[in-house]
Amino acid sequence: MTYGTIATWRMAHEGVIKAQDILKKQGKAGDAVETLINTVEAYPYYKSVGYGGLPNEQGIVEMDAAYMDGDSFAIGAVAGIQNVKHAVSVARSLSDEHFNSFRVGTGATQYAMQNNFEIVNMLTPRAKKIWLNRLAEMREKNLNPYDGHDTVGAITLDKQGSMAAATSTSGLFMKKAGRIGDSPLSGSGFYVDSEIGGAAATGLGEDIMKGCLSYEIVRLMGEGKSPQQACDQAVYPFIEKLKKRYGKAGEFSLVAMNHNGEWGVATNVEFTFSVGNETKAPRILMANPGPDHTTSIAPITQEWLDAYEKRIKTPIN
Ligand code: SD4
Repeated sequence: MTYGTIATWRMAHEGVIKAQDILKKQGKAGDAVETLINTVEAYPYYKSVGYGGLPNEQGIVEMDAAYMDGDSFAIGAVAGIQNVKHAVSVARSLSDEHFNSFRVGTGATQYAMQNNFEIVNMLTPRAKKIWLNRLAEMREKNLNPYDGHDTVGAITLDKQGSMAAATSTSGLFMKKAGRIGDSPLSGSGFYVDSEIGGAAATGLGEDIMKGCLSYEIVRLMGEGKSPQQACDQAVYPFIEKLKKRYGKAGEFSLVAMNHNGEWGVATNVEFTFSVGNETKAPRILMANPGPDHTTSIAPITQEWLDAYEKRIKTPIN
């Protein structure tokens, strides 16, 4: 049996390397995906996931996360959880419950506290400065507050043929209190069936939910489409439909992997992701929408990586 991992954005890469390491040594898909997401959650320079994530409009970091087991379809999810270092681990723990497996707000936070998950103040001084600057900027320039979207979403496949999916995000920067995106919602932010494959999303949750895009990709793979065909066929026609019938479509990007370790992506913006399987070591690639409902994919340049590193660590005044 083969193995593989795919995850959204450049930020997932170090986690993808760890996940692949676990899978190579016969580890489980669930452990690999949790380790991957935990790695991103713990890194303070990623502004949209976990520790260092940007807060909502009121200055409170509210996080959404989910975990799905592709063998049993068990799902656990949290939304609007606060002060918890690893929201995805709370979600995974909830996936063991038949009832009460999706918890929001104080109920989610209390569950985490009662079950000894690490509790920390998630608002770093850096994220607070970015929030304060943004508040001032919005007042001065009358800007659209919703900016910056980078959920980590990942799919893993282990040598036993099991698959798992998980997501974690602090959601849209400057979201209203209590706003929940697609990331903890089954079928929208993620979906996985070990006999077929899995998919995960990043982007404007309000629009991703309108198409249940992760489920749609898995459904198309189940009909025999390759992951790339499934991504292209689920995402691009839906964007057109949304523009026509809703009048607009936000930015979104999806990744998918099937149970053979083959993968695909689709996006309507410049989108980086990390992927590895048995035959190819993890690497960062860049996707862009191509002509006629296709996706063009190219290796990332060192120049892009250097600029990214510089950007995420730029001092904030
Ligand atoms: C949300 N999908 O809360 C998340 C935000 C995000 O990439 O992906 N960003 O709507």
